[in-house]
Amino acid sequence: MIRTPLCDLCGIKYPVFQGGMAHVSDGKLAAAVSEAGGLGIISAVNFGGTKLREQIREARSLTGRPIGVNIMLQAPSAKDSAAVCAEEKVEIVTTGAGNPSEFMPLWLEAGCRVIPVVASAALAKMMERCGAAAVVAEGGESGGHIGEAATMPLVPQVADAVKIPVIAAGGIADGRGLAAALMLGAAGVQIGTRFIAAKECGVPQHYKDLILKATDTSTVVTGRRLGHAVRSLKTPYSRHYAQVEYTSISDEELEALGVGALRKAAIDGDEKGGCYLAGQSAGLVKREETAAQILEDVVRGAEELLRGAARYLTEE
Ligand code: TUI
Repeated sequence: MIRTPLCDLCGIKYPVFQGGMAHVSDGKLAAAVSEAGGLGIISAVNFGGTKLREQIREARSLTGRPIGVNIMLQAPSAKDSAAVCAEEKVEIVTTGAGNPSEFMPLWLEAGCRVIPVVASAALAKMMERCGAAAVVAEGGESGGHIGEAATMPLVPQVADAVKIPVIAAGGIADGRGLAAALMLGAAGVQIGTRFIAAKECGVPQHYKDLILKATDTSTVVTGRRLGHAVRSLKTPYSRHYAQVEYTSISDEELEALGVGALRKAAIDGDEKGGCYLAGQSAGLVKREETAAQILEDVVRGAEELLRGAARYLTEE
């Protein structure tokens, strides 16, 4: 059995978070992951205040275990979502794509544990000073909005910079990833992409099929020109974006290309117009499984590797 300080901090059996993925992570998926022993996280991006409250309550009707909510700080609904998390006393609040300092007092007063996603050691340190319970160090192998550093160098540098637990994210999908993350100094992992293919995940089948068909070279990063790098699967949409990104196209036209593209993928299953966010670990995802099967596979896989790790050591 793998147990780390993250398990006690969050009241979970396994040190595995399910990433709060925009338009993907709803109350049903989060509840399934939490019920199976990980931490299920609802993405607030998709929901305004009222709908987010409904999703939290739906998750709570399905599991008595702790759940999390992720606030995408650049979303227009961030302030409303922040208030709902405090009112509903969500056990764990994670944040992404920014600095959540302004909301920290509100969440801490409500008794929420705050676990910001960071892409640098500097922000991790600042978050620790503001009262964060832990940080997710997310490398650029992740799907969606990403920073510059890769997981392998980022995680140990964040672990050196703070005393609070560090959760590794980006490129992790199986027991090998969890075992490696623990060796890098992490107390757990956050997995996104593999949970898109979870049976309890309600995205259109086309999204799951794209993940299941993916290989190690199936993702591409677009959006750097406008300052918001996003990793997604190579599809007609992302190929077109990549083709025009560094041409004479105006910033406004480029910005317009992105509008609604995440929704088109994760809600409508639009094969041509959708932007299908996924990390580089998509190539590791081989089948649609329940959240419980995914967690068991990740945790048992890591246990086996860690038990056998002494074979790399010899007496002098
Ligand atoms: O937030 C994410 N991933 C996301 S958010 C998202 S929704 C979206 N909607 C429209 C366009 C684009 C995306 C899809 N995927 N991950 C967490 C994350 N946070 N990754 C990187 C960061 C980050 C980067 C810089 C956090 C803080 C930061 O610096 C903040 C500062 O002000 O210093």
